[in-house]
Amino acid sequence: MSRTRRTRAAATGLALATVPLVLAACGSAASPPASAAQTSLSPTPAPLTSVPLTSGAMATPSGLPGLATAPTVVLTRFAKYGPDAQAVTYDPARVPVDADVAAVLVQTTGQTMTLLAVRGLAPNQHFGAHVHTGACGAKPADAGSHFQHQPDPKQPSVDPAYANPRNEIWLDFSTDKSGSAHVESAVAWTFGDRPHGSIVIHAEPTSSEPGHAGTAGGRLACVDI
Ligand SMILES: [Cu+2]
Repeated sequence: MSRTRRTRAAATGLALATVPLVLAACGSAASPPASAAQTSLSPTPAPLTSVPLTSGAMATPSGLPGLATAPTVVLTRFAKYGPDAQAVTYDPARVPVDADVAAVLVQTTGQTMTLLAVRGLAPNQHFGAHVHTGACGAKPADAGSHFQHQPDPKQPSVDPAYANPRNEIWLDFSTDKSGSAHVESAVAWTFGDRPHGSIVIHAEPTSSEPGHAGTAGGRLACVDI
């Protein structure tokens, strides 16, 4: 049985509301991730019930004003790298195997909202996190560099004029005493046709200092988006 689930939902509000609900629904460590995800993604009576929620398939964004593309919803658990792992941990001490992660990407006309929620990570710690260009791989470096709206001509980019949370998607978070956190980013652009493969979780908060901007220590984990 697959450990991962990826769904594109055609309901912006529902997608955004799903993240905390899903992690709340995963409260029992005994509940399998797939059933938890299915439960949480079931259409519920709400103002959005007229919008169909598709499961395991791409929903057409047409007819949904303002949506540039179908939202991406990822609900899964971290695992050691394998070809089927959608969320990979490279440091199980801080991002344990089987810790929960949810990510939601919503692109409207001219704006991208990204939500990241985690549970079961090391408690009371600070983490950096960003959208990277590549997909997760066996090695932490496989995810490539940060997605930049205006690409810095100098790579790797450590210039705060380019490496900042308006030109990149930064999702730094701090876990609470139970190892949970959620964070969101809103930027005034969309990805277009350019690759945006993953969210990488780093060992430290992201620097904004010239010469170090965008750096956040080692790569602890990666989530395919
Ligand atoms: Cu990063």
